[in-house]
Amino acid sequence: MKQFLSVHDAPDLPALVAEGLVCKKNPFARKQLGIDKTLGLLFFNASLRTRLSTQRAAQNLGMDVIVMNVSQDSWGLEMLDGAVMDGDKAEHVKEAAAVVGQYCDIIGVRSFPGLADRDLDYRDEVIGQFVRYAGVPVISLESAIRHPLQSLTDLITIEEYKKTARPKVVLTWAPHVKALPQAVPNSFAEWMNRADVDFVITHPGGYELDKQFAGDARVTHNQREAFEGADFIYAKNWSSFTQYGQILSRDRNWTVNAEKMKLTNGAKFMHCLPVRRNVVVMDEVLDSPDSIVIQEAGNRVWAAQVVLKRMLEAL
Ligand code: AN0
Ligand code: CP
Repeated sequence: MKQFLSVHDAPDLPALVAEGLVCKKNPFARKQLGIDKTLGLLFFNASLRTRLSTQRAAQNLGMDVIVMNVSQDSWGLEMLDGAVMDGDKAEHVKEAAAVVGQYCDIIGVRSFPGLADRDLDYRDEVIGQFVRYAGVPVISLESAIRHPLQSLTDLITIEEYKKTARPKVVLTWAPHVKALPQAVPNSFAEWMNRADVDFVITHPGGYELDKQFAGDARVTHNQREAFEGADFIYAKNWSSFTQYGQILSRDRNWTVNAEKMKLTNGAKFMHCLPVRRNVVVMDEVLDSPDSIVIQEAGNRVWAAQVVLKRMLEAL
C-alpha cells in the first residue's frame, strides 16, 4: 500500500478487514517489521482516538513515532501553489511536507475543512499537497472530506458483531450544536457501498451527501422506517452539503433514543466519537449493552495497524 486516503486504496476489503482482525488476535506478531522506521503524525486539528490509536498501532509494529500539532507548534503553512507569500503564512507546504518526508518513512495528516467554500474543501488540498510533496507514503487521519481509518474500523467492527451474513446498516443523521464536516458520513457511505451490507441512509431534507459518496445507497427522510429491522445504527451529525456548511436543523426528534432502538432487529449502536450525550444520542442508549462505541474506538488500533503493516511491507 502506497497511500491510504480513501476506500480506493483498499481494493480487497474483506481481506483487509480479516487482516485487521488477525492483528487484533496477535498484536505483536510483526514487532520486527517497523524497527528503524519512523511514523510522523501531523495534526492541524484536535484528536483523541486517531492520535493515540495510530501511535499504539505503530508501537505494536516496532516503529518510532513523532507527533506534531501543526497549527499550534509549527509555522503557518501556505497550501496554494504559486502564492505570493506576503501574508501571515511563513512556510509553503511544498517545503514543509518535503522536510517532514526527510525525517519520516510514513506520514499521517489530519486536517478539517473550513466549511465556508465547498469547492475549496472538496478539492481536499491539504492532504493532496502532502501526497504531492512529502515523497513518502501518506495516511489520511481525517481530511476535509474523508475519514478512511474510521470507516475501516467501522467495517472491522461490523464484521465482528454481525449476526447475519448481510446485515442492515443504517447511517442516521442526528442533531448537534456545531456545524460539523461531512467527512465521517462521506467515508462511511463510500465504504458501506462497497461492503457486503444492506446500507440505508436517513437524514432530514437538505442533508443529502455528495453523490460521489452516497452513490446508489437507499436514502429516506423517515428515520423510523430506516430503523426497522436494522442490525447496526450508525449515528453522526453533519452540516449540509447542498447549503454548504449550514446547520439546517437542530430537531431533537432525530436524537437516537431507546424507543427508536426498539424498532430495530436488536441493533448495535455505533458512533465514531466524540459524541454529545443527550443531543446526538440519549444516555439510555449509550449506556446500554447495545452500544459498542468503546469497542469500536478500540478497533481504531487494528485499522491503523493493518494499514501501517501493508505500507511497511511495501516500503
Ligand atoms: C469531527 C467530525 O465530525 O468530523 C471529528 C470526528 C471524528 N467531530 C467533531 O468535531 C465533534
Ligand atoms: N473518531 C475520531 O477520529 O476521533 P478523534 O477525533 O478523537 O481522533
